[in-house]
Amino acid sequence: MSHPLPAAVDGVSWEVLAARELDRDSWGQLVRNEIPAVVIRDFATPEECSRLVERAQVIGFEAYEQVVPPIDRIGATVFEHVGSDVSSYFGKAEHCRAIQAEIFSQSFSPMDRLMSRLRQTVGVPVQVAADPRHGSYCAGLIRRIENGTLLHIDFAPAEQPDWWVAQVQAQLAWNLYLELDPENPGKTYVYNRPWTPADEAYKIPDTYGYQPSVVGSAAKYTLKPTRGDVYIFNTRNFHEVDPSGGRRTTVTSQMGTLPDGRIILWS
Ligand SMILES: O=C(O)CCC(=O)C(=O)O
Ligand SMILES: [Fe+2]
Repeated sequence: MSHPLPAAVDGVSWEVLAARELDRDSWGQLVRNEIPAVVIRDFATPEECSRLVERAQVIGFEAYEQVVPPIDRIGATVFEHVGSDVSSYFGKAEHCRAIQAEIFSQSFSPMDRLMSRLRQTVGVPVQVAADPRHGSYCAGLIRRIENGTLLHIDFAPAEQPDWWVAQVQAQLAWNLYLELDPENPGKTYVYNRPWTPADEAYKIPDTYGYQPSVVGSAAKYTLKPTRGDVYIFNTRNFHEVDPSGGRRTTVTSQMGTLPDGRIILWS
């Protein structure tokens, strides 16, 4: 089963290289790639952020498989199961949900808070993605990106075409920044350059990254993360993260819009 590739929204220029506060209007603009990002300020208090990090540390992080520079996480990702059996991901998803429930019950649940915020604001059903055959996806990672990333995309129709989530029309990611180095928080750059199949020519072999020249002269939005705030951006656009000066911990997941308007989340 493979889904038709949604048409890229290109030719739209970002008039302002800044994030808009989340509301129904800005959500629509983000999905249509008319703005670079949406922000939810003061999503979590400093105490909530610290408590979640503390509980996560007790459980312990593990490194992403085969990723250079290294990224640590708690949770399961479709990204690490591409090319392997889909069912091996779903085998891990249950364990991942249990660990997450433990951490969130001892701190707070950014997943529940985000999902209810989206329901209220956008006015559509918001659900954790579930495959009719394999069951629920795991949604919500606790992640440390401290050495930066390669220039990349996160887009299931391109990367996981045989998975249930590949039917999304737009794909976005949210990140709640829990812990940052105040001097050097590790900026994220998002280019107004949605992936198209021809871009595979720029893929760097045996990595998840693309050659920097793929973005050409596309407009570049600089996301300077701020603690306690959620940023959401369209991950079909090429993007990359700078190395940070110290700890850089987030809670994050993928989000997608389905043709019927629903929003689904997964990791
Ligand atoms: O940590 C970040 O700021 C963004 C990481 C990223 O590549 C993503 O969420 O897709
Ligand atoms: Fe990404």
